[in-house]
Amino acid sequence: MKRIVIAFFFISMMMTSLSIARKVFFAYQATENVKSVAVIGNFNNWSPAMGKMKRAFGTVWTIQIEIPDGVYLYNFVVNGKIVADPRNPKRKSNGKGGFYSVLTVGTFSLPKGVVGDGIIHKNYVVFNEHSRVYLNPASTNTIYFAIDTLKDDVQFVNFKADDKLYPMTRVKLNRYTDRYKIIFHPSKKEFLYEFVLEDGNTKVYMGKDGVATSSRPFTFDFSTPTVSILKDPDWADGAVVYEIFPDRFFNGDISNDPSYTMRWGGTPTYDNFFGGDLQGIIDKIGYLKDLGIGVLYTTPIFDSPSNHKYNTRDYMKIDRHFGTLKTFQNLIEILHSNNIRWIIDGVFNHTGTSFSAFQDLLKNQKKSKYVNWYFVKHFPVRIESGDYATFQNYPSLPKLNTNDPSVQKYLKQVVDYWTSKGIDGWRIDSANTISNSFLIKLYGWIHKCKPNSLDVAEIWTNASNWFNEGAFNSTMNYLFKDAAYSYIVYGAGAQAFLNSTNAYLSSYPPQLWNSLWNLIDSHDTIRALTALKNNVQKMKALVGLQMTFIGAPMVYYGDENGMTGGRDPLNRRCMVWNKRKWNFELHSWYKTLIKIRNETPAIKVGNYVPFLARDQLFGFERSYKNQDVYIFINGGKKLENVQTRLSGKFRDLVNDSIWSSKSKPIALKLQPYEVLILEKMKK
Ligand SMILES: [Ca+2]
Ligand SMILES: [Ca+2]
Repeated sequence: MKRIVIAFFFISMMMTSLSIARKVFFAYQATENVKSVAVIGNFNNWSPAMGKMKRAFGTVWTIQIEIPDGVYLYNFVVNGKIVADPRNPKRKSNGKGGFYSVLTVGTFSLPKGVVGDGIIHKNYVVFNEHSRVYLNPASTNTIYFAIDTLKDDVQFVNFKADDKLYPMTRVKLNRYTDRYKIIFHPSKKEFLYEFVLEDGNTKVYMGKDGVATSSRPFTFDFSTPTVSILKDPDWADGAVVYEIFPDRFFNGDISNDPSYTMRWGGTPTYDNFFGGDLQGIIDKIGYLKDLGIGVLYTTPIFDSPSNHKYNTRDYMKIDRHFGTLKTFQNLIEILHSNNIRWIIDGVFNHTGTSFSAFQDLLKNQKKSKYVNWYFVKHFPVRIESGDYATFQNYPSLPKLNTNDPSVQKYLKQVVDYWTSKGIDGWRIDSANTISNSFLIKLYGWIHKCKPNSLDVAEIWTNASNWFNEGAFNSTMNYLFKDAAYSYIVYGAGAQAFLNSTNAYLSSYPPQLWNSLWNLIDSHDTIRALTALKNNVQKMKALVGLQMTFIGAPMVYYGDENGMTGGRDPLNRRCMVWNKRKWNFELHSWYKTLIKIRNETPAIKVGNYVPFLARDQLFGFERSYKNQDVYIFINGGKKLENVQTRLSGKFRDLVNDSIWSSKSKPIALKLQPYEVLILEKMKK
């Protein structure tokens, strides 16, 4: 959508004395158009008036409340809408598809774990056969298992399946908890499993009875799984995604232009049109192919009165200014014959006011059979934001009640219709404002119709809850953007990038890592080159990082030619086709890196192991089967000397040269913002 609430949140507790009530500080980061924020919970009778927050700095809203020791549920109320705290991972279902955030106030003393003392603190052993955090099937022969214990409490944990023992690997989860993991490859459709924990002379089982001294294993059966298989299609792994805003890409058919079409290349406003269309994408297929993209993502293409088409008028029709059903089918055909997949935009959180159901509501008011399709606040309903729930207070975007059975029936038809026409998946607009129960159904419809499809969330924060519930198999990975910007745009160091990316990767199902849409900008942000104040060298480092990192890099149309632009509408300028206006240095950099990615399985889909994060220097390894590739990025303006541990012969994939060192490890010099990609040569 146009502007999304980027929410971050933190709690910090300040003990004022040893008294029971403590001051709890709440903060919430909103966007410019947010007018009110409150915190509500069972510590203030769920009263927005009592929890009214104040704008403290920038768009951050805060409040400090005295709360007695205890455990509480709370939410934020942002512009009248209730949201769970996006920054607090502790959540509890509200039973309606949403969540409460959980707050613990007060000190609590954890027992101290000791390895080898024969004591295993049972209450801190956690496994849940219904949670993807602990049991995550990626296919019928790969399941990721995990179990938590108190930190430093047990000597080892074995995973036991059908009477065979497999040692689990310990990872430190946080200050209090150790997590043990294993990737299990079952050979049968149904098997018995449990965990065996040992410390000193003590041995306990985690099974159907919880932690017990005798064995009573769980059963896992793929025909009635406690957690269903979640996977992404192979074609999505590591592919380069290209985002097109159709009105601005290319005008391939002037006969369908709106009568008020502007001259190509003019200044975009919120509501002017430039005549771009689906035929334009067909005409430029050679360009997309030459660039090396594997997936096309188009912003909405269904009938809608606006240039962005996020206010749908008719979900069953291609917008007449974009083409016909025939053009749509031609585009699918030409994309597929060039081995490019197509993801279309699904806007199901809200409709436009010209959508037939909303029109019927306006006309028939209380008698309309579509009354339950929207959240009417009072009658008569007019096109005013106080009359019904909206998307971010825009009266033009009435919120659709996706929990209503007849709405669901309708949207299933929509999804089935377009999916069966051959598209490869959906990007779901404003997914964070749609109920999870609906999103899970939607995922099921899409995958039933086309099992090999990609269902991409528009979620700007950590999407692990959605992945864990099986609501999506990819996301627009704004967390990558945030991390990459903090490193290269704001110069906060490679360690900051590493910490942030590790945080999301470790919380996401590993089988989805390769298909996360790693973007550096989109139709909802300023363009990356503009954020970099037109510094092409920095842009090259940023793109170098994006194109070599684990995931599916997403290119916003025109970035590859040096297009710039501030906030909407300036980030949606017409594609520059006049090559004299291109930045060729950038264009050839994009082509080089995309080619390297597409031709190097280690970079495209390989393992990712970071090994260097020092100041603005970042180094990581990508490996796949016999291929090992080492990437070095200088994200700063100083010349950097790097003493590597690499010796032998390496091919420099960027400069197409050979690095060789027989005995001594290779020493590198990295120019400011230089990106070096070295592939180990076997002979
Ligand atoms: Ca112990
Ligand atoms: Ca046109």
